[in-house]
Amino acid sequence: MSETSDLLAAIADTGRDATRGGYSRPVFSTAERDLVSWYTAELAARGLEAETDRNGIVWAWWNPAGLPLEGAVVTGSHLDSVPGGGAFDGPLGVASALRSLDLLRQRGVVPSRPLGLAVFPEEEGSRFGVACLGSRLLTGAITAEKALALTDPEGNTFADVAARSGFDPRGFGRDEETLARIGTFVELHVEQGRGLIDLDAPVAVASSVIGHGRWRFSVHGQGNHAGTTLLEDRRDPLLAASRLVVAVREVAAANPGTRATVGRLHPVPGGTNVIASRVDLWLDVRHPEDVVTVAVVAEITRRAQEIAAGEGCSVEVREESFGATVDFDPALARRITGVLDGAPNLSTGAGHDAGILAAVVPTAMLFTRNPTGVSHSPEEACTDEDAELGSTALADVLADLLV
Ligand code: HGY
Ligand code: MN
Ligand code: MN
Repeated sequence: MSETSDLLAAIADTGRDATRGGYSRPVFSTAERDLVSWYTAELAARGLEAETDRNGIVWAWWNPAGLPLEGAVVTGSHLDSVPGGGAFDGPLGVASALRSLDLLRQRGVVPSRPLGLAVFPEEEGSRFGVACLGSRLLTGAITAEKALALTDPEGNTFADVAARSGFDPRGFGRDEETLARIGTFVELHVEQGRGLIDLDAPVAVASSVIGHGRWRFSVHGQGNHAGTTLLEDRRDPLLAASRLVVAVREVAAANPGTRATVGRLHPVPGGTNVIASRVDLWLDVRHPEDVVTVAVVAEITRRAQEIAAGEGCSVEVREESFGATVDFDPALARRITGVLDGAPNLSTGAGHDAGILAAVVPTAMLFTRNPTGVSHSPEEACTDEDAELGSTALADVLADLLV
């Protein structure tokens, strides 16, 4: 065990998903709130007081000189997960933030600026459909009006769920006062790919986050009886949706570098002996060049309309979120690469709160090696040794930025 992995061991049973495997810790769920309680207790054990802002972001400040809270160096990540996710996506960045504070104190670092620790809610967007919802609200990348109207799979609005969790729905939205506190943001995250395996290195500095978006396709047909409806009399939306999923892969393969995924498909009403009346499916498309993402989605939409018509169905398409490719602050990345003795630089296909904050403050990311290269799955991994090397690298970077 290492100090960083010791921290993670304390939450290893929180939000385990016996059905899917891995962890399911949706925002404002009992599991996710238990993680926030764990985080709050770890902060208190370090003499720091957690405060939750009006967007649901949990802050704490290490500010021994009692300096004004402005232009601070901030680090942190998220605690919510995808359904059946791994143990490290999010929590490794939070544990590394706590551990790096311990290391800074052990080294006797006297910060000339405050250090902030932050945990952002709904980074995965797995409950309300928009990724990085907390950081988007903080920066104004999404309006409060749009966020409050978002619904979870059970039809609960973000406004209602947030209110039941103690938040004033009128409080959500861009927060200038909090943004003024952030001078630099550095997020550590488990790598969600094979880059560091292939480079045989424990830590990398991020160069960019490729652009990505989510679109909801609703295919409408005729619900009917599975036994009394002859094939020639059917308008089966699940047949059309299935052909669409295959078309998604075909269009992506025709545009090199594209990552297009349908990971969620929901027939309505969903009975074994029922021809569906509607099928909702969600498309995730990513590409380093935003114009390609746009073109791929346009072609998939055209194919969807063609396929639906061929089955006597119709299709509605709605963009749920989109974020352009983000290049992190080059000067900051160079500075951090220097502090870490020439650590490799990697782009990532995964979205992060750092990718949102990069629009408003100088932002950087560190990646810690994942020996399986797998993420958004129980097979996501990080060795105790690498976890500690990541925290140590984060402490080195923060020490350089704080003094
Ligand atoms: O979807 C993503 O890339 C991130 O894990 N939210
Ligand atoms: Mn993440
Ligand atoms: Mn994730």
